Amino acid sequence: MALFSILRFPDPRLRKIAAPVAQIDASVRALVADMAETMYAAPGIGLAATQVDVHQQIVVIDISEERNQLRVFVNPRITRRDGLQTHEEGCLSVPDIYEKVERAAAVRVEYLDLGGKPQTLDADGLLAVCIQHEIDHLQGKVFVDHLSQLKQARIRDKFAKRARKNAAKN
Ligand code: K1U
Ligand code: ZN
Repeated sequence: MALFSILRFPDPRLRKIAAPVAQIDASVRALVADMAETMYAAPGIGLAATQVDVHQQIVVIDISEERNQLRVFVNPRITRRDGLQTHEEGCLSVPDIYEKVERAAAVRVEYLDLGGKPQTLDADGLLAVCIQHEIDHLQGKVFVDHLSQLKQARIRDKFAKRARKNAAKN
């Protein structure tokens, strides 16, 4: 298995729209294993293929305390949204920024499992937040896009400063 490097905001590759997976074969299973390893190492509770510069509709999530309940979603689609909740979010592609985002309180997601079998999951709470956050990544969106223009400008400034600092170091 291997660790991927994770793209960082405002990398334009985070804006690409992921294509559906046509066939779940050994290469997809190997990709999922590497994505899971990368998510656990980060550490994070989710990772979308977009974040590792692979533009296929694949998401891994594990919100368990024990870090032993990996969920894999291939070609996920939200088919139902109910209510609203506000939750603090972070993102492995936007390190050290945590902001409250309003999203659906509960979602129904339809997807393929790693055996290629269609599945339906009803989720609420943190799992629903994480599913929506990761599906946004597959559509080229980052959680920053949900914030006010002022907050977005501040985050952009912060990352531009960090990039200048890193460039001066090298
Ligand atoms: O998509 C990502 O960048 C992963 C992101 C998922 C997420 C977190 C919080 C709300 C919505 C979506 C993260 O995992 S950020 C890191 C994080 O939240 C965390 C890391 C270790 C333990 C617990 C949480
Ligand atoms: Zn993210």
